[in-house]
Amino acid sequence: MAYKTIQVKTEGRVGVITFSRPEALNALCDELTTELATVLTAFEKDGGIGCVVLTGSKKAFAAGADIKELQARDFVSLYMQDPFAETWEAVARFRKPIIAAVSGYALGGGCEIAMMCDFIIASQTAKFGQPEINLGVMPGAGGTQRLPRAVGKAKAMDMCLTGRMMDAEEAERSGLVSRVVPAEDLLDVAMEAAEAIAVKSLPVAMMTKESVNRAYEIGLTEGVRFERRVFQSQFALEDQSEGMSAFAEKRAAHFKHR
Ligand code: CO8
Repeated sequence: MAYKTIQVKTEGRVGVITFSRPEALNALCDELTTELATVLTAFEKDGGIGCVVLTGSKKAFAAGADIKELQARDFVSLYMQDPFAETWEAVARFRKPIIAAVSGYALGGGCEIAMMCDFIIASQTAKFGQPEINLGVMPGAGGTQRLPRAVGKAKAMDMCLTGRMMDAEEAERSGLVSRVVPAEDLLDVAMEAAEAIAVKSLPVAMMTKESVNRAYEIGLTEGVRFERRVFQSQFALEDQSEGMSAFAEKRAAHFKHR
């Protein structure tokens, strides 16, 4: 299927989605978020996909929601036809592992979409920010919630209230990104990470993601209890016996469910 605002390809078991609106620094217009949600739905159903990489251009992962489109909205239209719930949240709802590979600007909704991914690999040129306050609004796609969980209250308040940008080095130091790499290596490193994930047992990778995400939702005792139950349930999988047998036999594991 041909898309207008994103490029989609698969490499082995990795799905790669590239934002492609160079004329607007990949601003996230309705058409883009709809196309993104459509592809994620297809990737989730596709047994051949074990991990997804979401990326943009060298200059911009995404410079935020499309301000020219947002400008025309009013409260009732946003409330009645909640575009955020319909499309943007598809990234957060996606059940398979998804990595954001960020180069250049990840601002506003761009930063928020990156934070919905499981982890962010950034190029040295990456710049993160929640500049919505400069537009007379506040973050509306999870920024006030996911940023403090990632970097703590002090930096999240600083970013959301001043609207300043954080460079890649500060983002790594603050825990927003998992690794920083030279710009020219960004996609290779993200693909390598995605390929490493995609050869694991897919149900186990999905359960691992679900369990880590629980840490953001519930307390420690309940979280550990949830983890333990899921861990125990994995002993019903052939992939558990294959993984442990392969270790004992000093060979690579070949997981059935991937
Ligand atoms: N929306 C629409 N167009 C944009 C956006 C955007 N967010 N960002 C850049 N563009 C366009 C510019 O208008 C320009 O177009 P044109 O050439 O037609 O004038 C083109 O992209 C290139 O941009 P610049 O000339 O500004 O490039 P610079 O290199 O000078 O500056 C910046 C780069 C600093 C990134 C600058 O473009 C900028 O500040 N952009 C806006 C960043 C911003 O404020 N983002 C937050 C947007 S609001 C948001 O994300 C809310 C999320 C919640 C949504 C919930 C939805 C339901």
